[in-house]
Amino acid sequence: MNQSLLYPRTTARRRVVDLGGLWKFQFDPESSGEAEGWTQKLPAPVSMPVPSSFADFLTDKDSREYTGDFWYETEFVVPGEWRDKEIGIRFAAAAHRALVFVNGLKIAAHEGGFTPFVVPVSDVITWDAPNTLIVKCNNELREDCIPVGITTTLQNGKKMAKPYFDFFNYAGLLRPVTLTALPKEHITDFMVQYELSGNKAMVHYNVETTGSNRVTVTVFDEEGKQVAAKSGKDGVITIDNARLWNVRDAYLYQFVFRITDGGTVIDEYSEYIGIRTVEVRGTDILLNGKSVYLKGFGKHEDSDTTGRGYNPAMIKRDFELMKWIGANSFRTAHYPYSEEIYQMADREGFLVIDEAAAVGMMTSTLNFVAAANGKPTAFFRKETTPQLLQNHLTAIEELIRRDKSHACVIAWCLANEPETTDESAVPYFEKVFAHARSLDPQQRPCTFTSLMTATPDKCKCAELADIMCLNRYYGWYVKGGYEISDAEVFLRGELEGWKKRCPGKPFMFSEYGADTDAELHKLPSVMWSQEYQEEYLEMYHRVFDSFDFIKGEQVWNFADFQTGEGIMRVNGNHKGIFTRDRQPKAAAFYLKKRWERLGNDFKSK
Ligand code: CKX
Repeated sequence: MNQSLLYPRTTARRRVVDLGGLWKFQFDPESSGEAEGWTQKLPAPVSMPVPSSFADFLTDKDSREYTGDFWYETEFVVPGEWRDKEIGIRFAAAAHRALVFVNGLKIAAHEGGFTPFVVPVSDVITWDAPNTLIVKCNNELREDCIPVGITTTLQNGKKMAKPYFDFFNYAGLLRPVTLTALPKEHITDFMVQYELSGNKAMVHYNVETTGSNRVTVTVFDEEGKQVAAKSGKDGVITIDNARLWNVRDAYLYQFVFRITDGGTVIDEYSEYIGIRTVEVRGTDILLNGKSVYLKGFGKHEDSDTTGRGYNPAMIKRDFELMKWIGANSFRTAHYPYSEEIYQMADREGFLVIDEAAAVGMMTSTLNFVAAANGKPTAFFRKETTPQLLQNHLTAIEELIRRDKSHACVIAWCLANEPETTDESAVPYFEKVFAHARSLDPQQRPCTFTSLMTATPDKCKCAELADIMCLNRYYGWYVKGGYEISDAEVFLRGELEGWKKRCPGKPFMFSEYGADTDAELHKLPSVMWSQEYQEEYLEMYHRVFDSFDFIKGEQVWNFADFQTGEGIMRVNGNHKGIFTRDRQPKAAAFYLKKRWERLGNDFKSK
């Protein structure tokens, strides 16, 4: 389904209607809905907010843990005056897969719960009258889809998701659903890449449209003054005295793309774009040619009640907390986030490592403990691997197609903690990295995060990464508590090993952290106390500061978040620096002191 993933915007020639609100909703545990005609009307629905996950609203465990098919229904009206336009319905995310029916006709299917898709409906709607939109979703986990897991059936016949990952399997219409009306001839995509020379910025651009009429691009600065204009579907726009986008010092130009026929504007689309370059040179990560040091977090899209659902209020609170603490970056663990988060990161000048939903690529149970102890499970030798690779490549395509023009995105993280200790991972990830590199016009660095057992003597894929991202837990999962002095020795020893294995490559810590009870204080410290979380962080920072090729530190996690049940999870993962309701633990004040002291150019020569 190769359609435009442009963010839905109302412009002079485009219309967007938000279909969010209370929809009808029904579980379909027997998967009999299609046979029973639910495609026309749900027989016994309840009301359900869209966008949102469904799991945390309900009061019974079968509903919270529900795994299988579930259905949504709503109505929409398309005004007759839009007959000259192309009508579509855009799902910003439907997890983990969806079948879409309009007026009883099956019109689209999509696999993957974290990237948008648009369903053309012009040929199936009734103008000026209610149309029925019905979506059949499914949240089962499989070893040939991402995020990876399995679905088991309990003795009582109920299905249960068994994630190979450490976050709750929230699902549903997680992000906005919008009705779009575009001109028949319209802009479907654009790309930009930059060349800097002195105070000039050359913006190489390309615009894709559905027709052959003339295309113009006009650029305005933040004061609304036109600074450049160009015609043609591709070309180079030169901006004199360009104000570059920088870390925590954002500047966004408005690019207005138009299709014109003589003096008539046929279509118009605009985007706010920051001009900057990103590259890796030696052990440096360069933004506009200057070395940057990443300070921040691995995050989740997670909040109480709405689960993984789009939550603009929480997005705003998270950015305010990240600014307060002195962070300048985050990773979209472990899946592409809502588009509005990247828009805010563009505006606030945050560096984003944009991650595909390729998590759980190691056979594991019980919050993945099995994988963390390094028992090889030859994950990439399974008969499901070819289909998994196909779904993985498609997900990367959609991720880069959606996010490629965001200034904030400085790297693509193509997988989280895959089992790279098995030779079979090499051909798999060679294809994954090659595919990603073929898709990004800005050729950003590509990476994956390395599981704690994938040490320099065991990992087979490190050379594929432009930046090596380490998820390490010495002092927590191994050598925790009073053994933290050993943990420091092991951490230093591993970094000495990486220095030999991958000389001249930048490394960063994409995860390091300790579960911490926000109520627990202990003197001296014990694990789970706030004092221990701080001790743990101080040890890591002592080590980071003694290796010049460590160019970033992203604590796991920004906030406590929900996971599946397990003896290692007390109502979720508590490695947050903030609680799930976004209040600081003691370590937040320690981090704030460190990060306000460390410049964004820390360790630049
Ligand atoms: N890494 C030993 C992936 C995250 C988990 C984190 C944890 C693991 C650590 C792997 O999604 O939450 O256990 O806290």
